[in-house]
Amino acid sequence: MLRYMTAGESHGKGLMAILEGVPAGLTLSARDIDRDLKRRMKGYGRGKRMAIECDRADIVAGCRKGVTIGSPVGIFIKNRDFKINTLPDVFDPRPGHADLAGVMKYGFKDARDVLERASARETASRVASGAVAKVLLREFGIEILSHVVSVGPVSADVGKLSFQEIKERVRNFGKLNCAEPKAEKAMCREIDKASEKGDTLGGSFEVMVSGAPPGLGSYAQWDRRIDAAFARALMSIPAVKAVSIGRGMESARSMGSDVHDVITYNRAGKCFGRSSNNAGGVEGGVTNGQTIMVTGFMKPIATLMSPLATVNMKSKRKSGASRERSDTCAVAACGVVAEAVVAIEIASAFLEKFGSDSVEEIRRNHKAYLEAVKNI
Ligand code: EPS
Repeated sequence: MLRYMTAGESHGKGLMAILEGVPAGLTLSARDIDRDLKRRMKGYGRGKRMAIECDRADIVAGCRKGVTIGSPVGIFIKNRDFKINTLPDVFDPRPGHADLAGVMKYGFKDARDVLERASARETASRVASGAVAKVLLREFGIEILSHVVSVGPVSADVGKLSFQEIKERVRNFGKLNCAEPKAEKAMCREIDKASEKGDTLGGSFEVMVSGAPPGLGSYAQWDRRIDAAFARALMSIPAVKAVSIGRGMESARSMGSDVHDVITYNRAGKCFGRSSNNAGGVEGGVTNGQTIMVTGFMKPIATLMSPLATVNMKSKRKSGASRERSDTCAVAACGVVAEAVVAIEIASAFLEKFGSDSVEEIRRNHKAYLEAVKNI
């Protein structure tokens, strides 16, 4: 079981993450985390905050001489733009953000008290947490990537590409971490058009996981189904409004004979296989050893430079929504955050199955299990 919590406000002193359940014996350095923190800040259409911050992880607990010791791992990410106590109050709640709902929930008079925590800035601490999970998973040959599938009305045609093919194509992230250069150019044009109009765009991204063994998660209880865990994890990312696994919503329009993945067997390798992977690596809430494919659908950023109408909380008169500094499009960044939250769910299920005290003990259990699966 791997649990994590985050803390920190967008313009506070910094962001924190605490991971409980990281096994002892894992070599962990800030570099492993900084790589993903940097990727989260990239992507065509990201806002001016990305030019201010230089997100770096300070591992403040859970390690000794660069190796985890089984105690909670604590990470701190300093905010350069630390000015929470001098920023103006906000009385014109933005449609699409947590502003008004948050003011109602907590009885605030000023929506700044909401947006400071509701801001997507919090996702930096999610990415830091997920980066630790990725280091653990890489020890067992499990790799995770994301790529942008659509921005606004423009979609990339990458459906049949394998994990390795996608990995090769997005190796340098590019402008939008999209695996199809022609589509990426069209997406950037859409982002330019939205920006010129003071509008924003959303889109969709796919997280792919290679090397996960069969048997993670369980059909035995609702809250152990790993596809449900992926769905909750992605839905918890700001602006994500839908999640699908494998062929997802298209499955609902298709016949069973077209959707379910025929089972094959490779005698030489003594391993089961599939003729397709419409299930996206999960059947019955359990990983089946195929590539895991989870798609997230992100609504357009809520802050518009040509603001929508709102109601001023003091005068109750119609006004324009407050204009907080923001992004035009953050789909690529959202994909990086989704990699992190999927990594945490997989690592948690992995530790539940193979033990969670030390990497060496997990290695023994994982090796024995793979042998046993070969002999079913
Ligand atoms: C973001 C940090 C925020 C926003 C943006 C993304 O920083 P600031 O408010 O200082 O500009 O730029 O937040 C949102 C898009 C949002 O809806 O909250 C980040 O670090 O990802």
